Amino acid sequence: MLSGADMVVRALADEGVEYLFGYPGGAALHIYDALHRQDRVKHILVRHEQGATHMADGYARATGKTGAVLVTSGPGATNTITGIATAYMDSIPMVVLCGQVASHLIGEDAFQETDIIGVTRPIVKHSFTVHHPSEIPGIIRKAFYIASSGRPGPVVIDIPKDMTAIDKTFEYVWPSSVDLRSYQATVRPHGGQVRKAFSALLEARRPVLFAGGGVISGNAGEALTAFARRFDLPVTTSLMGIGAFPGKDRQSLGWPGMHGSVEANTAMHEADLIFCIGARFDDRVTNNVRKFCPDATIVHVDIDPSAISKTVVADIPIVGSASDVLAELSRLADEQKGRALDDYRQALAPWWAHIDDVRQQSTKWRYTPATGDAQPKPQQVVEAVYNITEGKAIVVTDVGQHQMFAAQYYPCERPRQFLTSGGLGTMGYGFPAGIGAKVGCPDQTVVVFTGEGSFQMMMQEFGTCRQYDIPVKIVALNNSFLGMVHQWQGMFYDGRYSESLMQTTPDFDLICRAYGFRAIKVTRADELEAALEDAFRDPNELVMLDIAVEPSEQVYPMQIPGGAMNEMRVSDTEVV
Ligand SMILES: Cc1ncc(C[n+]2csc(CCOP(=O)(O)OP(=O)(O)O)c2C)c(N)n1
Repeated sequence: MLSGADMVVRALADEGVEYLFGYPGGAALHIYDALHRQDRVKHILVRHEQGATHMADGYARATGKTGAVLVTSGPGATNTITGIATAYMDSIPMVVLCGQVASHLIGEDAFQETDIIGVTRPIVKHSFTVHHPSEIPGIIRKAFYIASSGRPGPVVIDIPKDMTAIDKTFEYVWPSSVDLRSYQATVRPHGGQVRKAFSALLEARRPVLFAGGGVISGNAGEALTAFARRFDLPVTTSLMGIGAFPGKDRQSLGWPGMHGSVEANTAMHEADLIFCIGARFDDRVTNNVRKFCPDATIVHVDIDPSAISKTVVADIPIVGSASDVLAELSRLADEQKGRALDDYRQALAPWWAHIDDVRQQSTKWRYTPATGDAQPKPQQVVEAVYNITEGKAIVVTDVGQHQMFAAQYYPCERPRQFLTSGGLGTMGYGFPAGIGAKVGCPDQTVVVFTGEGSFQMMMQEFGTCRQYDIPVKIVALNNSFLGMVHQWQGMFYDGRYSESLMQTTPDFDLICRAYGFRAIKVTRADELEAALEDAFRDPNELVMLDIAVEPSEQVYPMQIPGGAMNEMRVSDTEVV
């Protein structure tokens, strides 16, 4: 017999939850008391509830497990909104347990009461309210199942305080299976549709394989890579799909879209087949949907039927998981005689010759590294971090120009290596998500690329790093303004830089020292290498690199708004 509070904690442990990221308060105190009585679930006390959700998110993205959060009612719960929305937009599995005022007070505007179920409804995959303590194990089991199955996403559980009262106990029953009448997590892909897609692929002479976050969440990176290699397909990955295919491979064209590579955008625009697996044709990818890939047959594989034909109409829709569909495709490929595959690869030779030509052409728009006492270029910093970490770090970003530079200049080789807020574009995401990733993967180097604007949104989480000894490496590309906003104002508002200059930025060195950490300042290109060596020498030390980067550097390529995929500004003066 257990109290509701003990059931919450026991059920989390039975679910295999290792870490809860959270912050206590009145309505959650019974649960916090129960946490104190056990040692199976470890709790990380954050400094802001938004940080807890981003940590759980980073933990989930880096490990593939579901992130778990515990907060109190009212302001505790509302502080999680941005993190829940971030996870929702990027399909990240997360369960957020929120305390609530006692049942008899609900609807009375009681102290710290918020209808968190109502507030979060548009940004969760599902939500639950606990109506009786004995429901708790079943609800927790279902919540984790829903969060992590099918298209993953966040689930909220609202727990009125009387449900966790410690003086009333009930039988604890951990359900052996999950029974959800109206929820079907996976659908077997339709064999006929997969064959149709396969034939379209065999007929294509200018194909592009386009992989998204669904390949990563579905653990299908290896299958995708093997398939792409067999057919010698050019591969693009969405921002969320970075790492689904090795970024430095000859077949990788990088990522398409607003700041995507010239070769990815050009190849997709000119393709006769876009074979999309687990991406949702976000508007940051397609640019103007009416001009999107005019000659291409669109194959769209997605686990979520509602994602198919939402923006780009699919010629061959396939509902199914990336791994199931890839397994079926490779079975069909096995049936081809070796000769047929050789012929196919041969037939793609002119397409590859063209792509390689575009790739070669685009090198002329590469940045030139700064030298001597000039401020380092942001791209150069990212490349230097790539070199010192031998391309192996888990890379986490905030949002802005630095995010795009990190995605462009730190090619990732494996799934779950590149963590970024793609869908919501949440400034403040990077540092706490990096902390969560480090908690989940303590043996890996975690590098957070941030801007001085983004970092100030969540820098209080230094406290969490201090308390639990979480040594992430922070690389701030400090340009003293809200760079991405500044870039848009320069391009589209005739240089009227309304409120995008950060006229005061704190001395990060002093802030770091206040928390017992070290910051290293870099202002000259010739200091960069030694500073990086110093920062990365001890893997167990949190170090912040505050790098004053060349502020005039813009993110290119940049698609022309309203244009086709291949209409891009490639430098301050050139448009292709
Ligand atoms: C929470 C939030 N507020 C506002 C924005 C809009 N926004 C996008 S990028 C950006 C500037 C980011 O500045 P900084 O973190 O310094 O990075 P930089 O672009 O300079 O690399 C802003 C304000 C956002 N994405 N998220």
